Amino acid sequence: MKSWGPASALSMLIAVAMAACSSAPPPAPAPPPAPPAPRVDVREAQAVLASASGSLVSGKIVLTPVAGGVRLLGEVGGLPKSGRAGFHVHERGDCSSVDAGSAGAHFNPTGQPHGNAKTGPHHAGDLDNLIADLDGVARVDVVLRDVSLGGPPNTDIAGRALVVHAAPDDYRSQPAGNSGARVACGVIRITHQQPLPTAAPATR
Ligand SMILES: [Cu+2]
Ligand SMILES: [Zn+2]
Repeated sequence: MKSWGPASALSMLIAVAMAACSSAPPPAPAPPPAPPAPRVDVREAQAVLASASGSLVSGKIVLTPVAGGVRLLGEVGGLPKSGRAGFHVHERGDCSSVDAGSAGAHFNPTGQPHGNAKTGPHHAGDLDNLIADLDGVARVDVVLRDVSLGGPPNTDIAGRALVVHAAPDDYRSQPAGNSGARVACGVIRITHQQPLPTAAPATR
C-alpha cells in the first residue's frame, strides 16, 4: 500500500508552487527611457504680426527671456486711434486662416479661467490690452509672467501665436474677454538660440 509521507507532500507543494509561478505572466518589459529634453538656451524670438480678418493691423514683437517670464517689446500699428485692443498668446502657432481662428484658444496650460494678468486667475497667455496713440500705434513693453521660450511645454510660448483683437479685452468674459475679431496674428519664432552642454550641468 502506497502511503503519502511528509517528503512526497512537500514535493507536491513545490510542484504546485512552481506551476503557479510558471503560469504567472512574464513581467512587463521596462518602458523605453524618455528621450532627453532638447537642451537649448533661447536668447530671442520674434512674432511678425500680419493682418487678419481684413484689417490694416500689423506689427512686430521681439521676445526675450527675463527672470520669471518673457519680455515682449515692439509696436503694433493700424489700430483705432487712441483705442484699446485685446492682446493674447494663443495656443497654436497657426495664423493661416483668414480670421486667425487657426491659432486656437488662449494659451492656458493650467486650466484657468480667462482674466487679468495682474489680478487673480487668468490664462498664461493673457496680456494687457494694447493702447494705441493718436496715430493708431501701440508701443509694447511688457513681461508675461510664468511662461518661457524653449522651456517645458506647459510654459513654452515659442511656436505659439500672438493675436491682436478688434475690441478691448474686458478681462472677465469667458473664454476670451469678449475682445471681438482677430485682426492680426503672428507665430512666435525662435530667432537666436544656443545649444547647452549636455555632459555637465548648465552654468550661466
Ligand atoms: Cu486673443
Ligand atoms: Zn485668456
